[in-house]
Amino acid sequence: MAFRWKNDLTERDVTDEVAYLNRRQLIAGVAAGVGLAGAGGRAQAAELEPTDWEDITSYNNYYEFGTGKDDPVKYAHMLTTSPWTVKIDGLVDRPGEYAFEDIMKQMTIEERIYRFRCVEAWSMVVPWNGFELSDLLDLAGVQSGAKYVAFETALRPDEMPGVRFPVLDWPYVEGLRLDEAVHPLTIMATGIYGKDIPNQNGAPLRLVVPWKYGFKSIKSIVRITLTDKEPPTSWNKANAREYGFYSNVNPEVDHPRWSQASERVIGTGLFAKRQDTLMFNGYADEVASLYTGMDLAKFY
Ligand SMILES: Nc1nc2c(c(=O)[nH]1)N[C@H]1C(S)=C(S)[C@@H](COP(=O)(O)O)O[C@H]1N2
Ligand SMILES: [Mo]
Repeated sequence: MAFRWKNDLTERDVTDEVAYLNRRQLIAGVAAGVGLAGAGGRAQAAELEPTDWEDITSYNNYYEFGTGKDDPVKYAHMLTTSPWTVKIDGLVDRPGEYAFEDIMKQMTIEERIYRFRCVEAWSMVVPWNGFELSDLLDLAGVQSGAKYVAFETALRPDEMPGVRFPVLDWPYVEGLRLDEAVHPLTIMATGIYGKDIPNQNGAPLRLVVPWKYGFKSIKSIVRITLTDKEPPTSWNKANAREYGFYSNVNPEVDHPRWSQASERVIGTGLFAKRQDTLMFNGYADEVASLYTGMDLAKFY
């Protein structure tokens, strides 16, 4: 639990009211050794603008509800999120259907203020609440032969108007290498700004991998499978040349149709501010070692 990362995002980056609401969780996070801001972190935090609740929850990608940025906020209320179960299967000691409430009883919820970078070259700063994916995997008991983790979103044609259109091969699926999945920065988010995570953001639980493009952060997860083979992923299946399995944020590896060197900051108005994209979205110190010796232009 002594994990620390270069935390340049703090409660200072969140509006006063919400910082107040979250203070207890923030304190719990410090007590658990999560390592919230030191003095250096505070200095850097001044450069970062927090993203408002309104922007985080109304400018979304959730294609099961339509491809428009405002389709999820309009239609995701149709999704029934309770009761909810997550099937955990494959190379685990205790496969089965895990009820969301039972998972929550066993997890420690903390706040993680992370940069969020979509492959479409826009970004936000999101104060997530959630737990480390590794803690959930421990519940199921990962077997030694497991090398990858596959994830699947709910597929409910009656509740998801967007799945009538073959934009993607439904259900939405994603995957991580096991070492990426158990990295302490990788969380399952269940809240934002101390409130339950809104449906449009992936209720009741969604993955967040802050050093990868947003599409890796799969929403409304119903199944997690431990496997020994690299699992298929939705955007790679749709266009392998444009979207790889790794999808690490990298300002030096452009998308075939646009530059990734900079990004538009959501919530900064009509003439949105642009900023330089950071290697591994600013988390290089924590995660670069996962990719030692790999050609990041080849394994994009
Ligand atoms: N099931 C599912 N998960 C998804 C998506 C989606 O369309 N369906 N979109 C992805 C993309 S492209 C991004 S950028 C993020 C957006 O998360 P947000 O709406 O919470 O900002 O969710 C990701 N997870
Ligand atoms: Mo995205």
